[in-house]
Parts: sequence; structure tokens; C-alpha cells
Amino acid sequence: MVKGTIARAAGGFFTVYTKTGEIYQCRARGNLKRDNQSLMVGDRVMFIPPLDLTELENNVSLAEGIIEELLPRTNILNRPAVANIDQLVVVMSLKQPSCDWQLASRLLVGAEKEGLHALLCLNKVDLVEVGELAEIEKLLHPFPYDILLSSAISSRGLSSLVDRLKGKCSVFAGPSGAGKSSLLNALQPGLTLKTGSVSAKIKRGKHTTRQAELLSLDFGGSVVDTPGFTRLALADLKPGDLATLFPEFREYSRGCDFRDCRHLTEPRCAIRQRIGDQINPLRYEHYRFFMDELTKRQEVY
Ligand SMILES: Nc1nc2c(ncn2[C@@H]2O[C@H](COP(=O)(O)OP(=O)(O)OP(=O)(O)O)[C@@H](O)[C@H]2O)c(=O)[nH]1
Ligand SMILES: [Mg+2]
Ligand SMILES: [Zn+2]
Repeated sequence: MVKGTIARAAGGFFTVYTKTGEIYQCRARGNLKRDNQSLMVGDRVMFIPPLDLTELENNVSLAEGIIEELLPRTNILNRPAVANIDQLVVVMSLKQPSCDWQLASRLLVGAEKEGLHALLCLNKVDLVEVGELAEIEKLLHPFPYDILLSSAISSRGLSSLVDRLKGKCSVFAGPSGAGKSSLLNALQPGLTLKTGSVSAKIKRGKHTTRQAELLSLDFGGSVVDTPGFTRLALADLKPGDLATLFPEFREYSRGCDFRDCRHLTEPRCAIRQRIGDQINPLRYEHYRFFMDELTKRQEVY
């Protein structure tokens, strides 16, 4: 058997590549599905390549290999569904479509839940004027994650992005039309990922990337390009745990008067006291919004 990594998964078929660069189409052994271990992009597996199978099964030529075993995962990101990654790169465009900051926070909460390193990449910086950019910088100050400004068109920020991706397995996630695939094409010469226009009327992407795909990078490391989305359910969480997934809250919550302070209406709350200083008002707004969503979700169940 050979060890490989799943680069694509669609309709029961898996594209698996090996350390030496061979690529095989595989199916999964039935029991892998039964054990409810549905395989996903990024999974490391043991498989029998088609050639070996041909010998095994009396020279009946088989076009596909067979995945026999799923190797232990270091982590799973559920939205988008990818395994064994080092970091999440949230890609948002500053314009066309305009930034959805709450969606960014949703993705970041998901990354925190899995203990993943994350950063925010603000793309299409070529479309914003200096004044607008200053407003955005003000809005995002302070922000608990690193922010990179980029443009797939003017190449601004690409070398910093390369530095961040080097040697790691990253996932690009964000709305359709933000420029995830375009950025990757710009980063890696020879890559020809399909990119799509942004609808002129509704200023949204057209869901060009249809499946997650793991790509290896010539400068070292790999990245998963994923399909964009407009809405995203919050990760499965207890409302009481939400504050722990806002790293800037973690730092100060010990100062709250109540040990189980939810930072909503409690008196002498160290988080609320810092809104506008160490705590960004926008992030606090997201926290309240998510809290409400999680509380309502609990009532439904
Ligand atoms: N002006 C400008 N346009 C960009 C930039 N990056 C991407 N675009 C354009 O934005 C559109 C969408 O780009 P894609 O790369 O397909 O976006 P995506 O995030 O991969 O979208 P999905 O695959 O649908 O999730 C294309 O028309 C790109 O040419 C940029 O930095 N500046
Ligand atoms: Mg795409
Ligand atoms: Zn508090």
C-alpha cells in the first residue's frame, strides 16, 4: 500500500497524490464510508494504486485505486470541510463584492474552535482609494488577527502572502468573487484555476470554484482553494464558549466581576469597559450577534 493525500473529492471519487508527485484516481473501500469517516480534502490515506490492483485481481485492468485506510487527522475545519491544515486565510475583497466583516468573524470563530492560526487577506486593494482605505484601517483597529492587503491585478501584497504560505498547509476561504482563485493564479506561475466575473447587478461572485482542491506550491507548502459562499452557519458551539473564541476577549475576561460573565449586560464587565480601546466595537457587535444566534439555536433544540 502507498501513502497519499486527498487533493479532491467528488461523487465518490478521490484524487490522491503521493509524496513523489504521482496522482491517482481512487475509490474508497466500503467500510470507510460505513464507519462514518467520510473522507475529505487534506486527508492522509493508505491506498492500493491501480497498477498493483491489476496484478492482484488477475490482470483485470482497473482504472482506479482503492483507499483502504484513513490515517489519523491532526484537525478538521468544518466550514469549509478540510483536514490536516495549519492555517486559515480568510479572503475578502474590499469592493465587488464589498467586505462582509461579520462573515469574516464567522470564519475566524470556526478557526479558533479548531485551534487554527488565521489571518485576514483583504483583496482588490487596487479598487479602493487612499481615503477609503484609511477608513477601513480605522474600522479594523484594533484587530486580533494579522491583516494583509492584496491585489491579484496589481500584485500588491503578493510577496507577503507568499511568505505566509511558505511551508504550511493553508486554506483560502471567503465569499464568492473575493478573488481566492485569482490570488492563487497570481502567486503560482503556471496555475490555471478558473476564475469568474462578478455580477454587475448584484455585485456577487458567480460560484466559479465548485469543489475544494488541494494545490501544492512551488515555493513550498500547499493551499486548498475552496468554493465561495455568501452565508455560513456558525460552528457548533455552546453560547457560554463563544467568548473563548474571540482571542481579544480571552486576554481581559479575567477582569470581569462575574466569573461566568457573558459580557452582555453584567455590571463591571472588563470586556465592555474596553470597547473602543482594546476591543474593536465591530468585533463586539459580531460577538453579540453570534451570541444571540447561538442562544436562539439552543431554544430550538
Ligand atoms: N480589480 C481586481 N479584481 C480582482 C482581483 N482579484 C480577483 N479579481 C476579479 O474578481 C473576479 C472573481 O475572482 P475569482 O478569483 O474567481 O474569485 P473567487 O474568490 O475564487 O470566487 P469563487 O470561486 O466563486 O468562490 C474575477 O473577475 C477576477 O478577475 C483584484 O485583486 N483586483
Ligand atoms: Mg474560486
Ligand atoms: Zn464580562
